[in-house]
Amino acid sequence: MKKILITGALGQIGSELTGKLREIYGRDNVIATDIRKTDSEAAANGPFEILDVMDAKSMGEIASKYHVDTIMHMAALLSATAETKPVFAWNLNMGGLMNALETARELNCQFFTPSSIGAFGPSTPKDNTPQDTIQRPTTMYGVNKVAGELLADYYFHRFGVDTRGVRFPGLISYVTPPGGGTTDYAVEIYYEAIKNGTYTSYIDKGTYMDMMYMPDALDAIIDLMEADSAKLIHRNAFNVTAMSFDPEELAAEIKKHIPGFEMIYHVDPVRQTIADSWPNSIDASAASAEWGFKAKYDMSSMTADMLDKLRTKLK
Ligand code: AKB
Repeated sequence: MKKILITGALGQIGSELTGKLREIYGRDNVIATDIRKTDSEAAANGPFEILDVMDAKSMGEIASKYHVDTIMHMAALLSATAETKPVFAWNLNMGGLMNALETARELNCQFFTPSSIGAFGPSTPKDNTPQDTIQRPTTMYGVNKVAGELLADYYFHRFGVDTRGVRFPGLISYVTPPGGGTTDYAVEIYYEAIKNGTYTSYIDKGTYMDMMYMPDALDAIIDLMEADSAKLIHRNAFNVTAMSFDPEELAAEIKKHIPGFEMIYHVDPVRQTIADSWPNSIDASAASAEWGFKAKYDMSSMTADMLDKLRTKLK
């Protein structure tokens, strides 16, 4: 990775990934792109271009202009939004991915795009979900993610594009809030705990999902991209996780820092149905064996850091 193009660079992952990659590979070697410009750091502190990922021609022109050798395709609609706009989700998630893969093929780039725990469905084994298992998701997002994993495999086998990817769990961060995901409650809860001392959860107690703190997610992307290609067997869809909890356990952890914190439940049937179709916990042993994946944060160290950083941010 010497010159990297990121799509969706102002989104939840992209905004922090851009900063971290600029620290490592140099400010001018990371080209941030997104459909709109904001005054965020990722847009201000280095090269930035407006790019709609559905526009294949512009994507190719920007990638050629900067002579990129790596594409990190992060632009996508998340699970809950995709369920409300399934046709648009298909067009954006699959069309954007296809354009990014084609650009990578034409310019001989290394390629990363994230899959998700959403690539699993109700018939997948729910606990310690294996790396290789049944994938029959019942959401548009899940259908997109499985198709995306297969498409990235196809570009590797058919055209030799060095495609790589992970199945991310819910990602928790104090920098850029997620939007339209099912796991977003596990971010919102921290903001509301600090601001109001209470949170109304749209996910029911007893619903376990995998989660990861953003610093571990960024390390996972970079470590996988830097890994020896010859050692990668599951190159486009590594299960990765750091922890699994339900809303009650997260609330109890927050109470250790904010004793008066109160959790209320008002379940959203759409997002609850999506969560119920996903695993309780996934097995990340293939990622550990093939490229040394290991998360540093658990629920307790993440919660301490989140609350500390958010208290400063929200002052
Ligand atoms: C979502 O909830 O849609 C995402 C994901 C787990 O892929 N955070």
